Amino acid sequence: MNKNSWHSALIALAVLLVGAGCKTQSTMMTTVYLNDNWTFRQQGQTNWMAAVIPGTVHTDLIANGKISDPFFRTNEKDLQWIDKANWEYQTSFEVDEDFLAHQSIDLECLGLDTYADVYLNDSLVFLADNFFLSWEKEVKKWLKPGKNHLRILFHSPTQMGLHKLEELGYALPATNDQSELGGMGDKRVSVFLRKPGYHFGWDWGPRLVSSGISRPIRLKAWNHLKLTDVFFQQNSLSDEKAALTARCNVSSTSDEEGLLQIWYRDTLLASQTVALQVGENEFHVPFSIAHPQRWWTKELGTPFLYELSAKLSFRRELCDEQSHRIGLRSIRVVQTPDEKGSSFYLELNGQPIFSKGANYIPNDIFQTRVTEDNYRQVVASAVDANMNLLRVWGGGFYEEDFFYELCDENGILVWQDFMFACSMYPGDVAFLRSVEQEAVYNVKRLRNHPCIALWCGNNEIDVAWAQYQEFSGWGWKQQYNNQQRKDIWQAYDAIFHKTLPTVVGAYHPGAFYWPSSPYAKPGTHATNNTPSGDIHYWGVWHAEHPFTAYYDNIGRYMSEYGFQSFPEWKTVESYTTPQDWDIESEVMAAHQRSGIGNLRIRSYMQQHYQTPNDFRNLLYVGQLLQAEGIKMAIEAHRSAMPYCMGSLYWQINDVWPVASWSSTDYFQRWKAVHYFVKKSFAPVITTALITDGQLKLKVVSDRREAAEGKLSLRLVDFSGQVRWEKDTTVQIPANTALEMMSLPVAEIADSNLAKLCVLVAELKEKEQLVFRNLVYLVAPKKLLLPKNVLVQQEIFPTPEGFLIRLTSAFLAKNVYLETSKEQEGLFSDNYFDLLPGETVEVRFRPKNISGKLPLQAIDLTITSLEKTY
Ligand code: BMA
Repeated sequence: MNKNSWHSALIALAVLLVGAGCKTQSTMMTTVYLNDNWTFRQQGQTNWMAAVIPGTVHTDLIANGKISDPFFRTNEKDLQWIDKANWEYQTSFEVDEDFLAHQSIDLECLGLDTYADVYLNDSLVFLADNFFLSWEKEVKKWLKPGKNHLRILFHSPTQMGLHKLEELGYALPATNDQSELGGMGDKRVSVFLRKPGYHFGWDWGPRLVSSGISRPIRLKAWNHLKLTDVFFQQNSLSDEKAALTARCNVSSTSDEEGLLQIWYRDTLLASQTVALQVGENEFHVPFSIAHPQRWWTKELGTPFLYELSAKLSFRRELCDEQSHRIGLRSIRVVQTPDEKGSSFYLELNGQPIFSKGANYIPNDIFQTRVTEDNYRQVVASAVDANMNLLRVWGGGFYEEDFFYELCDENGILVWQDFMFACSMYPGDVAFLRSVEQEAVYNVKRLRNHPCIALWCGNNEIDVAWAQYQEFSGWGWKQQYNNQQRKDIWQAYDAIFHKTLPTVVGAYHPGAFYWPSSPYAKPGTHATNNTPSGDIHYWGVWHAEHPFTAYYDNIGRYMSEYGFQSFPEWKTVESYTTPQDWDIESEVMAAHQRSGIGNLRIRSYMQQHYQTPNDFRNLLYVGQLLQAEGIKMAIEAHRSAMPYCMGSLYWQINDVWPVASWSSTDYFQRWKAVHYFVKKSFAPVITTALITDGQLKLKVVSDRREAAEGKLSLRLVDFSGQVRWEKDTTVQIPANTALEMMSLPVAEIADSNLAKLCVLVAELKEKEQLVFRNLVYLVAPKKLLLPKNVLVQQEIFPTPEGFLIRLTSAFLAKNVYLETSKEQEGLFSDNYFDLLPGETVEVRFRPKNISGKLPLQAIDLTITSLEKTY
């Protein structure tokens, strides 16, 4: 959430509320936000500096000019002292007698990172120790009329972790924790803290372990009643009626009657008198909605939302209310045994859906500076690329409400991991209790969102530890003696097989829980082609399998696979100086966190492309390489429908500017792969695979109805001559894949012609083009591309931006359109092949760069593949 927008909105509210004064014994809740006037300092130092709330120590130090941009060059390395220190934050605020006259006043800290001692007027009110929780304490007795003082001491998270490591007496696996960079040798402490794993580094992320107030702080003053939680639980759903129960939690200061009402906008749906008892109460109010409109993903319909409110009155006066936008839908994960194993797919409102999407990580290493606009853009990028699901991965954090609201609005389903990834965790009572509280809090916070499709225990831990197969896994088990192995597994078993499923069952009844990703079935572990559950296939990349291996390693649901690329030039420029412009330079290496990253990019590039002639072209060709790889993966997965019913590549976003598997970079610029993904996730596609001299063409459709179409194949040489062609009538099946044609490549072109031509495969329906796939019969490096191709451009202003018309007499392969930083925007297509003699129209939508006049013109730089060698 953008700090500034929190600020203005919240200050306004606070002034309004305090200024207005509150009548003694008024029934309505009064809320005062305390996000203003904060200062901070390193403990032990005298100088207090301005702080922004929500925020982090790092961002506050940047704003005060005390440290330089951690993303620039290798600055990150010099900032590792910050997590070894304790930090203090303080503010003062005023309350008046009227405010203090309320029966109860709660201090709510919606997020603290992480070990925080909270003092009000020098009295310790509570100790926080879990990033993923919110904290609430009745504080009336410590408040006084006039000026009050709130101080929060953040203990060094790494020092806290070291104590815990020492207590346990042995290290736990934490593969991605970059403790060496942090000056901590092999002491990996991330697993002992309930704090986002990625703060400690990842194979795409820096190690910047911050502290701070991560979500707003407020005081809630109330009399008689407080509505603490409302869950609109859906019991049944048909065309005629949706039956629901509003499960309402209420705190009360008296044993009296209250009135609970459920409203849909101005319509009263239910009204119930409730018998309150002092303390915590739970009431269930049944209600129904006639002729409900369902919530759908966009390819199937409209993600319709109902805004429902629960209103609680006492002695005929409204005391408190909560509203949630909910969606009426049934969703389940279908695992039906079949001759090969078991299916694994999502069924939304009775419709089986192929999950098209990506893995999602946080949008910044410093989460508090992610703006609402950033959230809008990342979700829009998913929608634009025809996705219907994002997986919120377990090494980050349970996202902000705003993210889930956007997913609700846009028909994007969410695979929600609990926050555990690639590590083993302690199993002591305090840790397990904290995990349980965190799970309860987040399940309750997110369960009203229709986008939540399933809950998953963790990322990759089941396969990494591999309890049931001695010589499988990541070699972790073998590092421990028998007792330690037993204890470590017991902790795993307690969290992922007991606590988390129990919490989901109790607080989100009917929701699906999956212990780990990937996961096969109890007592076994997922492999690269298990016939049940989900799969992370990393043979391409880690094991250097060729791209075609995507066709040989397909499971029921491909929840991870990926290939790296460098970000585009503008992004690289943001963190480098000219001396760094070599991928092996110290600075580029600091922004490449996968040890094998450059090696893999180079070796795959050698197989597919001519060696690029300079640094900028290397970045561009690297993006094409990633795009072709992921295109092949998606086509492989979709063309294996209905056996395979999901394809989520790793990963849609970045936490800083870096070489990574992302498809949009830290600045949310689309890489080549994102444009390719958009096409490969289109509702109807054709796929092409050449193996052993045979070309196999398939059609894949997500539509619910079958149709007839025409497949037209044209072999076009690079100057536009048609050298071979074939047309055939084909069936476009409903929600599955079907082979259209299989023929020997030799029938289309001999080995010489193959280097000079592209096979244009077009699927038409009633003469309308549905999908076009361009199939090259040899690898790009073997193509005899025409040199010095001139792409002619015409640019016209439009209400939304510009229309760019491009044409070329010869094939221009992977036309890359670029504008300067000052003219940033999004192209409707990019990195595409411009066929000889064809005219292509691309729309350009400029980004709203605040304070800048609308663009009058754009300067385009055009690159194409033949210019890179
Ligand atoms: C997957 C993820 C991440 C990792 C990525 C790339 O396994 O779960 O842990 O960043 O691979 O290696």
